Amino acid sequence: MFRTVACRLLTRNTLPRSARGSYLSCGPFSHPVKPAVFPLLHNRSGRSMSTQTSNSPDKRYTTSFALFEALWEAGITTCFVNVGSDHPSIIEAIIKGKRERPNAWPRMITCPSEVTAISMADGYARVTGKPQAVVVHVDVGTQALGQGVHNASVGRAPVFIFAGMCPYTESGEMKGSRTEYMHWLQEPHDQKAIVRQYCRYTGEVRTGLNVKQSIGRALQFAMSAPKGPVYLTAAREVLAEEVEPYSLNQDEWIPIGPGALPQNAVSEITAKLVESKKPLIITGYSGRDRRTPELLVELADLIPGIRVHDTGGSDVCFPSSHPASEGFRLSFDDCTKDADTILLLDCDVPWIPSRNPPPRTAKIYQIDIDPLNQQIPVSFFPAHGRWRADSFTALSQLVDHIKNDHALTSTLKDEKYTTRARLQAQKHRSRLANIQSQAGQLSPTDSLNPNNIGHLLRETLPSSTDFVVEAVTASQTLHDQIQPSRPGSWINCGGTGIGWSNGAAVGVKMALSDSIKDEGSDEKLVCHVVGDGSFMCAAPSSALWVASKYNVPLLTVVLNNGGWKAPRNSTQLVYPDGLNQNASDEEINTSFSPTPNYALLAEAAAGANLPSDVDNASVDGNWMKGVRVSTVEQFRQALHDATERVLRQRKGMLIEVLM
Ligand SMILES: Cc1ncc(C[n+]2csc(CCOP(=O)(O)OP(=O)(O)O)c2C)c(N)n1
Ligand SMILES: [Mg+2]
Repeated sequence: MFRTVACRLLTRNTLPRSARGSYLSCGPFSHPVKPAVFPLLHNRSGRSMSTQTSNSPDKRYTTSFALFEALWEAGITTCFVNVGSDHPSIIEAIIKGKRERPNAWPRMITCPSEVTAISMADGYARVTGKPQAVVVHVDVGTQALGQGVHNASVGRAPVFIFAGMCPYTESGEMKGSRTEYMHWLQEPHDQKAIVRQYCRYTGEVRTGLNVKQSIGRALQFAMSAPKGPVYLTAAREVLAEEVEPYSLNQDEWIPIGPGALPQNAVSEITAKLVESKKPLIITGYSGRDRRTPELLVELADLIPGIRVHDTGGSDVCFPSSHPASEGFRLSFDDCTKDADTILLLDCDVPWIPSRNPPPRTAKIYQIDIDPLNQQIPVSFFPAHGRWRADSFTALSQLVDHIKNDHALTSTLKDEKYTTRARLQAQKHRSRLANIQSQAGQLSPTDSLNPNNIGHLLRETLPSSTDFVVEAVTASQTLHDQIQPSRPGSWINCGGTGIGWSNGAAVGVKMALSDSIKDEGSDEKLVCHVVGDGSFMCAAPSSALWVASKYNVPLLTVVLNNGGWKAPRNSTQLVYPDGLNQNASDEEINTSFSPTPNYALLAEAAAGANLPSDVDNASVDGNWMKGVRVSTVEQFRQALHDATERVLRQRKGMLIEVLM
């Protein structure tokens, strides 16, 4: 029986679910699972032990092994791991899987810092829409996930997190019982509570007999809208438990399907958008589904002169090049002030009530996968109609309805729409001209600022470049200058824990490389643009080392503006006449002077030759190259070099920009 099931698993599981068509289950919903039967053992005091173990280590089918097998069966191809003393059977399972199923086992990525692990999984999910796994060590590893849990939750990135728990037996009663000093020190009262309020689901695996069901359930939550992190734990004894091999039919463990608008909502929203004088669509993260920008363009083209504004800047929701585009601002743009009908589409913060509220008479509709902003206790944005619906599905309905409604299509032929569209196109052209002028003359010796940096990034790097941006006070200017239009070509966190991009950019590149292998498309340059404060905040050396170890070539641009600028801006908004006005950066504790050397940090992190090795290797023999630039000409040259190095030679490069 054991061998039959194991053989079936081997043949069945040679591909993850994502890479296979659906496979046919030859059993019921889940196979009945039995604990494996083993002889009773005795400890030295003569007491009988319930510990059960196979004699041969390679025959052990433990909860841990079933856990990874379940992840693979569910289509998870990568585990970002940071292991510890809770993981002996996890480690045994990793070895067994690597040896026995090298092509049917999740790839294990060693992450020196947990924030790198979760940010990589977050970045990977931002490209694929699917979760990857993060494996961390008890309470301390869970805490070290840090802002990464907030980012995945607020940014709605599906991530599966597994953490071991301290053994619950002290004296060798079971396999996995306590064996080391720290086992008495790493047991918080409620380990799950550390991350519970950020997770869509938290749970504990209590037996190997249903570990796969537990994973299936957690993944359903991670993948159901609003997507996000899920967290599972299991104690060492449970992880070491041996059971008979079993499998689940993964096709029966799927997330909730997309929700659609009711027909009366479709009619009302389209009628209002068409009849109003100044309609505005405000979006935040609808471009997370890479199919929606095209549909939003179709909707904008159907209603000439409508405007589309992005307040999230986390994805390309609408092409910057389209005349209807009002660009991206973090919710304080004036375009809200004169709108008479507003459609909010997957948007957390449409405007700042104290700065740019819409007219009181504006009619407001909201379509969102999370219209209640469930994670946000204080959020009072008004709406006259609110629907929980998938934006791609809802947009398809709106577009189809307008196209097929004779009254609407004939109304839209009126001259006034053409005139409005012409005026909007003029406004768009002059906005772009103004942006162009902000970049300045770009003389070779000019110093660098967010405008000319953005301009040079757009002008010098290949148009197929994907940007992973965490540039804080420079983000909006960079967006203006880069003008992302291709879906997926601009990815920002969506959450607010700085340092996300260090790991996320590596995850993004890894996911793109994997999809190239699957689809045979061309290699793309990933350009990671990050503020110096954000870079320093989340284990930069860990992320850069992972990139070099696993050969994930990236261009990182660190914006060295001397530290944190954002906190000063926040202070000025509250105290425009405050002490901050004439305080130095040193006085407000935001200065990073003396400046770290980010270029050297990158080379060191990626294993640059130690001083004793210098005689044997040229600097460029290193996988990572770091350079520091301070003028337009230097930056332009560095970007050319980076394209050659990162894209063609597949090595890493970090450009530190002194601003
Ligand atoms: C984990 C975390 N710590 C602190 C903050 C508060 N914070 C927001 S932006 C910022 C400064 C970011 O510095 P940098 O990346 O250099 O961008 P700059 O302000 O210079 O544009 C800080 C400290 C945060 N959002 N997240
Ligand atoms: Mg800074």
